[in-house]
Amino acid sequence: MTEITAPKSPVTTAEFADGIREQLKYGQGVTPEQATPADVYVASSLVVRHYLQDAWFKTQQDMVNGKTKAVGYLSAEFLIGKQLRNALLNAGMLDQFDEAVESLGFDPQTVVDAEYEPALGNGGLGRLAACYVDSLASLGVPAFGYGIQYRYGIFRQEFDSEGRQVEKPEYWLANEEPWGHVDYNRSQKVSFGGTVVEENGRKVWKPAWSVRAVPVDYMVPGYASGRVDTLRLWSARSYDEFDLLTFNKSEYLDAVKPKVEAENISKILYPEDSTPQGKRLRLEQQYFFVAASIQDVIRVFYPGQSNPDLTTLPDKITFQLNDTHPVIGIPELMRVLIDEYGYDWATAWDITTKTFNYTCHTLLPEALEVWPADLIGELLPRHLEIINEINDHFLEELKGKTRDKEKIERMRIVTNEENPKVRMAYLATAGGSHVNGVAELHSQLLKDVTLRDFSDLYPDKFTNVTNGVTPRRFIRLANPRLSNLITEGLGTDKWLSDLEMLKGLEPLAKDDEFVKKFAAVKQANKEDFAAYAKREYGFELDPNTMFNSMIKRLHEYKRQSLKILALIAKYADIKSGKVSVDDVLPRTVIFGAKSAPGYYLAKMTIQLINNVARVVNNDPDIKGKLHVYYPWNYNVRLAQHLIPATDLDEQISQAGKEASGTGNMKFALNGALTVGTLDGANVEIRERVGAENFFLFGMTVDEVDALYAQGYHPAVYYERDPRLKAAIDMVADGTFSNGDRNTYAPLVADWLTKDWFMTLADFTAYCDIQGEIEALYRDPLEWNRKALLNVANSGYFSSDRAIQDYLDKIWHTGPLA
Ligand code: F58
Repeated sequence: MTEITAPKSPVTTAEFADGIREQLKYGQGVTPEQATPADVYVASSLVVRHYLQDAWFKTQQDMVNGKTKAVGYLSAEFLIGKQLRNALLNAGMLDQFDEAVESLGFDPQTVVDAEYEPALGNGGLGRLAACYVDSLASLGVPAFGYGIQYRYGIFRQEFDSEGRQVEKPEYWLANEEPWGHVDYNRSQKVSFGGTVVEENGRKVWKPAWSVRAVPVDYMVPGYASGRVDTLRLWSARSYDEFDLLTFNKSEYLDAVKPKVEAENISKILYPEDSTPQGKRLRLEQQYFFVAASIQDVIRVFYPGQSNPDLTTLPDKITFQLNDTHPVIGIPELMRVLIDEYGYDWATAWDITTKTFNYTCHTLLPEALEVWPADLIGELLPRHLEIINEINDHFLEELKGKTRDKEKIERMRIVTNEENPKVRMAYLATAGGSHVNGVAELHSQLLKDVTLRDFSDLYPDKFTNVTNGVTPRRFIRLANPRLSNLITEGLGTDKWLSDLEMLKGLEPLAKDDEFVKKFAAVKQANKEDFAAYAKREYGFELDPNTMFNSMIKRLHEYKRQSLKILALIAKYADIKSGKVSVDDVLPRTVIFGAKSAPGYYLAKMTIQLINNVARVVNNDPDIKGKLHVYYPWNYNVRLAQHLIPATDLDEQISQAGKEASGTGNMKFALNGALTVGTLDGANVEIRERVGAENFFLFGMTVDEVDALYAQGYHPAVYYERDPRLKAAIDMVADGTFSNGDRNTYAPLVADWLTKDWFMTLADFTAYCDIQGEIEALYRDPLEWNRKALLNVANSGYFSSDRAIQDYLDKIWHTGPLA
């Protein structure tokens, strides 16, 4: 007997249908006959919200009235993805929705597809924040996600006729958006600029301008927890629509300038991976959402109190800083406590350091934010004073801890130079209780390298929380067939809130019949994906080939170039007759990746992949054995379709560069095998699923370091491996640029002379392991057995476990009573 523990629907199908009719009539102003799928989507979403409303109120009330400390997850990005199905699942209304919509004459999938994806994040960091609020609510922990409601999400990616990336604005709010509740009555004022004066011995900030931060609230329904947390995204509005005096002089554009400037703050998500651009606006965004959130927390937890006892703040809430983007919150809380509530420095510092914690998501030095002090001074003069004072106190404290003067100098929060800079990661480390990395290896490298001096002097601050992903969206919703099979195998669906239960599938890997069922699920998913790719992109994928995916941001360190070079090498081998095409394992390679708009080499790599696809897919000599597809505009929706259909997943970053990766977890949980380096969370995935069920290759962190130290010369590898030489020569000789040798010359030159992430050095190992991969794939039963063992042993990578780790190690709180 299968035990079903999924949440019970608060509503019958008939009630759901009535609710939709009602919303259509009074909300949309249409009859069911006139309604479009988009109307039904909006109406259905409002019905779901309606039924979640009481649980939402109750969660908020219990949070404010109870004794359980809440979590404030401060993040510049929440890449939440489409909301409707997720809310239906978590609230237990999936079936009622399907039936109700059908009874009204609509196809549920078409209705769901009418939702526009909120793409409010760049990649892993933003998606992680979305998984974490899902898990917080599912565990019943009172929590706020605090961020920005960007009007434009990450750009929509298109490819031009040459295969180059073109960025288009992503105006996701163009149509009615039923999930966000705009709460004008709880807006906050956020100020900028101006000067600091002394009045009666106290510092007073006289800002030059202010914007109105309007909260837009999203429900975060927990799965089967009966709790609904809040994602509060701030939208910047102007206090004045226009300046009437200027308008009356017929200077219409000037009249709206202040409004445009104010609203620019939440206009667009930054798509940059590291290039310093639009720094000022970026800092404005950061301060904007953090300042509004801190005021909001005081409003929520000390309602109506003009003189609240803020020494209790650390008992009410713990703030998690998702990377350095919200770190300006540390001086902001100090300012609020000292300037607005009259606390002395020591008390304010005690409250602040107890309230904040910091998660670092990178190892790339260029991704650790550093702000020119000038810029901070211009936008936030009082904060700059406070930061300098924090720096002074901190240096004093260090003198009591070490005599190593150089070390103290290295640890300065504000650098000592002509144009001083503020190191936000250092400010976060000094100003919070805990610092964590996002995988074991990453946390170790943070301690040993990036923040070494800090970990020497404050060892107890440092900890690890390995990332996780939500099984609700990434297994249950993305892969219903596998979900059903898991439930059948385990005899219960409880695994959806206790993912380590997947371990119970392990014995079934010995059962050939079960493994065949598992294989059939994968095959059906591949067929689905082929149909989806045909519909959405016009691609013709053959589901009887191996589906081999690489989806993530396009970045040199992630090494999409390694993948494409290996593929070109295979193509070259076939063309030259070294390998008979009849012996080639049929493979479909699928890339999904956006590049930062200003990232020259990454964009050139995109162009190369598209042109390799064009040449290889159309070459009759290949007899359809190799196919390359690059669906444009990779997003959460595409991930949900592609991951369950993937046989082989690529996690091939240079060791020591990928902080964790979370795609790797989603793939393992959906029964793909991974080819990967010993980097980020790959290390832990491999440990758990077993070395024999993971295709490991390439240099380790130590080997990488040793090679750098010794002097790295990529051309040596080019000369050494004829496959690599053939591949690079083919790129250089114009095979993928209609004979033009200039098109990829900068890329080729970079490979041969710089190759910063050692693609060439790992090339041979990467090609060699393909033999092993292909041999196994020719034995479907064995391949699927290993894939099933990946599923069975990946339960650890649930975001529920990650959140439990944060609760135990960092936040020291738990579910509402
Ligand atoms: C990612 N960082 C890490 N940053 O690269 C990845 O290893 C990790 O798994 C993930 O965080 C979650 O911990 C990441 O996604 C960004 O997207 C930045 C956001 C701000 C602009 C620059 C990119």
